[in-house]
Amino acid sequence: MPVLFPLLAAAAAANISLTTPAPRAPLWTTGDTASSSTAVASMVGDSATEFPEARMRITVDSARSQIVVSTGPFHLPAQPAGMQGMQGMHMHGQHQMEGMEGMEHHTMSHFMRFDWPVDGWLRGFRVDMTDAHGRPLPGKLLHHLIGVNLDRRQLVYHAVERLFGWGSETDPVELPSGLAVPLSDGEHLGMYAMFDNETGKDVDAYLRVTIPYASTSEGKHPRAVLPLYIDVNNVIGGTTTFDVPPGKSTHSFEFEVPTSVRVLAVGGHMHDYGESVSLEDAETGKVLVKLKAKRDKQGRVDGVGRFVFGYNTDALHLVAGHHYRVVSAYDNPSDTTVKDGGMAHINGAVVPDDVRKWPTLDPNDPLVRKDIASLPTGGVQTSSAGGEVTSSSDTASRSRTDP
Ligand SMILES: [Cu+2]
Repeated sequence: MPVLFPLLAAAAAANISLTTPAPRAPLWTTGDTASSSTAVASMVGDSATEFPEARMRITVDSARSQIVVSTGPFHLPAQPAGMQGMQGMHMHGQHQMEGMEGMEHHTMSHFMRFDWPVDGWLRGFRVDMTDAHGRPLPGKLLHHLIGVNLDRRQLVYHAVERLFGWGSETDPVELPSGLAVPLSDGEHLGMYAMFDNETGKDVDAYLRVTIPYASTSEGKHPRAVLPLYIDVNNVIGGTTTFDVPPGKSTHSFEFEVPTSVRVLAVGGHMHDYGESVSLEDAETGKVLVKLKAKRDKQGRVDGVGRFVFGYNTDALHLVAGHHYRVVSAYDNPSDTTVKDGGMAHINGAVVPDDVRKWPTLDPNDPLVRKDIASLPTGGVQTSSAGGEVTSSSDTASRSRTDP
């Protein structure tokens, strides 16, 4: 199932693979340190977890300018026969498992909190999954992994930022040089994963997320790029799916941006029977970009197009206060309605005209609270918050534990 998340579109133009060391057996630390909290980070409470043994380790490799977040083990029982391939109703970063569990055999991780450990900005990410011996596991086991920034609001929605996303078909992402996502040391991040074990065997999986960063310790800053997410039906804290009736149908959502931005690149996501998802100027009716679904004769969707506007003056200017619209078109050739079968959103990367005017995250905003409450298993496994941070490089060796 194709999944496209923030920043992937921008990276499409910069098809650079990251290099990481060969997989090795993880050494788990039992970090039991409560991290310092902002108002929002502290809203995510303690909760039971499906993976009580899972530990998190964060390594800062300053020689390679990368952070490695290692977690596991995640014990993934084999899906019962007959349930395999039932991926029609999968979940994404923006919506909730409410009422869906039991209908499918995805396994959700808990929400894994960690603090950004360096003076540096995020330049990309890649995800690897291994077994206990460090041997690579099939990418399909990981349906998706979503990175969240609990300290920043999304541009369009009163919801916390989805910083990065990884689907089973995602290639390593690296932003074009000179661009990076602003983060500061200690910023409250987290991630959660959904697994899909169709291997027929129980699997113990370990995740390793490698995040290259651009150091800002010398005061030099790349250009700030931030994620864009616009959905035709985003009910914050709820679902983004909708029913797909026979024949043609459309959904749309009108919005404005609270501060002007330039859109560098966009990608789309749709489900089966999707035709296109577009961004329009709601005041003039002009279609700004139309992303077509790649569909077969039966209407099955295998990905949605991407579009790169450009990285400079050719980037698409979205002006604060102006009205825009995201529109989806579906065409269902069957004679039955697909309940909750539809989804349509656009992800992208934007450069704000003035990053200081990015909307602030209001922890008392009811929508923000709903969004936080909808993170998997309703909260955060605090035992891994902060985790243990080790720093390593070829030239220096130091180690520290977050307060
Ligand atoms: Cu979807």
